[in-house]
Amino acid sequence: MALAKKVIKKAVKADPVKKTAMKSDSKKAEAKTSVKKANAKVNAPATKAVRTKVAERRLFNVAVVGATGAVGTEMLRILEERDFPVKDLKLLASGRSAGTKLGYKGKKIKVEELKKDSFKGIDVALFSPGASVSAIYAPIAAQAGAVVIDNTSQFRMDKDVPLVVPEVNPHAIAQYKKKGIIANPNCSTIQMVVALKPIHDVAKIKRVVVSTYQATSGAGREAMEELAKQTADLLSGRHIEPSIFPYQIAFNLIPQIDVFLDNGYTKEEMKMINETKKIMEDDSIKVTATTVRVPVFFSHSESVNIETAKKITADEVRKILKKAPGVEVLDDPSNNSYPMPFDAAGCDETFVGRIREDESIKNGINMWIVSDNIRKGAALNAVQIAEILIEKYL
Ligand code: NAP
Ligand code: 2RA
Repeated sequence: MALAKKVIKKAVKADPVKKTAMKSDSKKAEAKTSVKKANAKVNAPATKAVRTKVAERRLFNVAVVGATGAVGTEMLRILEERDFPVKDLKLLASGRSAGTKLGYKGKKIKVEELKKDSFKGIDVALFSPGASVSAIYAPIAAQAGAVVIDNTSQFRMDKDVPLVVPEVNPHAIAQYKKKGIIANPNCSTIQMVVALKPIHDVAKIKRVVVSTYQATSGAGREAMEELAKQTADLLSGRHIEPSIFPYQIAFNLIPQIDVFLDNGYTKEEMKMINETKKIMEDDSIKVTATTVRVPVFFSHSESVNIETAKKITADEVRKILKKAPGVEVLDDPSNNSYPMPFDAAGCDETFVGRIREDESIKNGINMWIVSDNIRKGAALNAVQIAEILIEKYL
């Protein structure tokens, strides 16, 4: 019991370093090599160019809005890890955490309360404070001259706001000028399109059927804490009272993420459906989704079935995905090798495994896609967009 508590505590507090520490030693070494390898892929080509030119180019004033949250804190780590050319870094959150200090490159930076005048002199504002806050403050930041990269759902389907996954539609960033805002897609959509786009380019995807297994971190810091607390309480025979999730999440699954809509789908499911078409720039792709919350701390997993116009074999899919930016194929059934959320936590890449032909239809492929929702699903994707933005457009 004490051990279980310790593990849970560790997981909740996990940063990428601690997340890696949760893995066994051999896994740790494997993960490190894999991260290195995949980072090279994830970063190419735009980021490499950005890095080499940093010395010659100007630095940027960056604001992180929602800096104390699950996504915001990861954003700080990624800016630091990727050596984003930051001049001044402004950390913003609600009045609740104003005065809190967060670490960046060995310095402690004080979190300030988000206000209308917070964006004077800011070049790039990375937002993750929730949709209702972004709705008010993203236009204010853009009006003040910052380019906003928003992680919330607020602007994703706005026709004047590009919705960008750098491996899929980096060219869409050019559209940022219309509103000064670029939207970061939903985490479960990002990892799916990173794997689907290279297949679509070769075989044209007609239909996607996806079922997700989404980590609690997808619902924010307090949601992770709820899983940890419920697990510890239940193992200790104590009564639990769900608060963030509608039902007990420990030792359970909840087939509801976000609210239900009139068509019987949840909002999360409709995000996957609509955002996939917008990012892939193809309204003809039919998508249906079932999204499920699972008692996992980090990384979303997805069972994805696709039907293609052109026949494509499982081997061809593996070959395509092995070359795809941001993707790592982990698919060796003879060695029981496939992606799992525990291993993907703290990594940058989208892992794909269990690739096989769907024997129930003519042109079908099944696969299993796993990625760290806080990194590629949010913070990393946002910083990758910022890297392209400063290199090509600012
Ligand atoms: P979180 O852990 O709950 O963090 C929320 C952040 O927003 C905190 O920094 C909080 O500051 C700040 N905030 C809340 N109300 C505010 C206000 N009125 N003014 C200024 N700041 C405010 O949530 P999260 O997981 O980071 O997610 C944040 C957003 O990103 C959500 O819209 C979410 O849908 C989206 N997103 C999340 C993920 C994911 O995997 N988690 C992936 C993609 C997109 P305080 O500390 O002051 O409360
Ligand atoms: C979730 N996709 O997992 C959402 C986060 N934005 O709840």
